[in-house]
Amino acid sequence: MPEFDEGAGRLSFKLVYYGPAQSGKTSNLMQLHELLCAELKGELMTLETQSDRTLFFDLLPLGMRAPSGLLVKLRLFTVPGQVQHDGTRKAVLSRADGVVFVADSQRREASNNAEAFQNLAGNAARVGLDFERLPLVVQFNKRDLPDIAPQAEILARYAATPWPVTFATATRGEGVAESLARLLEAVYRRHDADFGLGARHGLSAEAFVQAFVGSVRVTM
Ligand SMILES: Nc1nc2c(ncn2[C@@H]2O[C@H](COP(=O)(O)OP(=O)(O)O)[C@@H](O)[C@H]2O)c(=O)[nH]1
Ligand SMILES: [Mg+2]
Repeated sequence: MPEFDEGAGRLSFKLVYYGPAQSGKTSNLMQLHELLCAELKGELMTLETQSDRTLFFDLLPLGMRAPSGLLVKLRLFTVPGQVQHDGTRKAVLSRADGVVFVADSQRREASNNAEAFQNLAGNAARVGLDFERLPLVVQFNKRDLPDIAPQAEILARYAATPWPVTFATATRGEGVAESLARLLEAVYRRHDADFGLGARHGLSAEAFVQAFVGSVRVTM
């Protein structure tokens, strides 16, 4: 559930970029930080521990105001993909309101993607998230590289699942805003009724998504 501070009139959604090591999670956040309009965004922060240089997450706070005055915030995180950092992944995934699963499109990464997806489903259950209802978008990144699975093959594979699939080249900023937009659509659907986003706050799904990614030319 999102954090709702009734007194301050603030609703905050936690969105997590999850996936195998090196799939492009941090690149997604760095590009969003570049692309999104300045008044929405805060600092892109990277936390590292002394024990391991690769152990970090990124936090990108974004905010907008609904017609009712409600302040809607997003906090975007990435998790470390390395197998040994499962504790950090669980901590970051805890209380997530939505996930972009960043897969690496290269054929040789297929088993790493599958393992990371299993890890996501398992950790979601471990931190008490209802995986069936969790807003989730599957992004296939690194479309610029050779020997990638073709779009048609990937779409066929995911056709029977409830999850939208997007394609990205995060290092060029392509597909990055679109992936966030698809996730925001799912997040809105999941919480519209609970928080009266449309009925009480005058915030349509389109306005919600556009407030965050409207400044970006969506490329695929
Ligand atoms: N060719 C290519 N490289 C990418 C792409 N996205 C990320 N990378 C590279 O893959 C490596 C890992 O990216 P990073 O964002 O740190 O992955 P993370 O471990 O998931 O956070 C870096 O060298 C990136 O420059 C992409 O779309 N295309
Ligand atoms: Mg990273």
